[in-house]
Amino acid sequence: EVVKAINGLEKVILREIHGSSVEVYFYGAHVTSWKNEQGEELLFVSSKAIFKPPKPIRGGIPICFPQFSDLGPLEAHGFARNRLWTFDDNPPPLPADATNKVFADLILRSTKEDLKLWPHSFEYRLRIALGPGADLMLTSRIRNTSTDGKPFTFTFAYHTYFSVLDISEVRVEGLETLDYLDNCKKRERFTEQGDSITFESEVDKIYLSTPTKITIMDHEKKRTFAIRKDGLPDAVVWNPWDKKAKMMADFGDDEYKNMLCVEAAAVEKPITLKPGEEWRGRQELSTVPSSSKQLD
Ligand code: TA6
Repeated sequence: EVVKAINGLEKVILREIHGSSVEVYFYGAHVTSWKNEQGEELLFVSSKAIFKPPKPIRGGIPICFPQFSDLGPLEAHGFARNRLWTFDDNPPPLPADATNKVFADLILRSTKEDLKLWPHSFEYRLRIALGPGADLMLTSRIRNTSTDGKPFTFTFAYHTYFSVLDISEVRVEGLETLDYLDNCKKRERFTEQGDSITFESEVDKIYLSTPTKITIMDHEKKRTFAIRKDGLPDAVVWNPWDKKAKMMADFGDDEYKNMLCVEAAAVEKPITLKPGEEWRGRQELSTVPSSSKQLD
């Protein structure tokens, strides 16, 4: 279902038969809502978010491509998140287990304007699939379509903003003992201690070569998120905390308490594609609700 949303921007709404749903803006192929089968919102979107190009939407799942952060000559986090995507009229074949999922396939192709900024032609296909249990799978397929014979290199992240009730009661598991680059300390490299990660101040870290599964425990909501990833070795963890929050015009002063970004990413080792080559990177999100016995 395609509906008109804010400022004339259009979004696609996917509804799964058990009651979960996902909303995706063509602007940025940006997921702005992910609701479970009880209708509860699982993603954070700022009440101050600006739904107006060229400003990216604050919250949900921005796509960082072809550059993560300011690690290159482009604007921070690249340009995919502030381009207008379209429906993909030639999507990849559906997998065998597709019958129990709802899908949307979007595509972004480099335009002449983009080629001035980043001189590499590409096709970026994003599949958004929602299955039973509100499992949300995002699959990116990026192809080098240049005819100049040249490879290109990019970094990438699904910059997911999870909704949490109280950041000081949140724990992240799966990143213990790993090396990370600390963005708050000029990207110096450190090693995480053995305990699960908790939050009491600004965090902006790029964990390197992480396991394929990371969990976020929101104790106040009695909810656990699981992130599973493929093709994305790194994981970024970000919370701006109070001072940085105040510096962002499109983010409420206290909203840092209600969000946490955990981002499946490829940052440390950029991905290189030769002409005709395709890269695939997948992030799967699921949640265990408070009623489940698995939380005990
Ligand atoms: O992923 C963490 C990060 O790169 C932070 O350094 C940070 O400021 C943030 O993303 C948000 O970036 P944005 O460009 O969306 O304001």
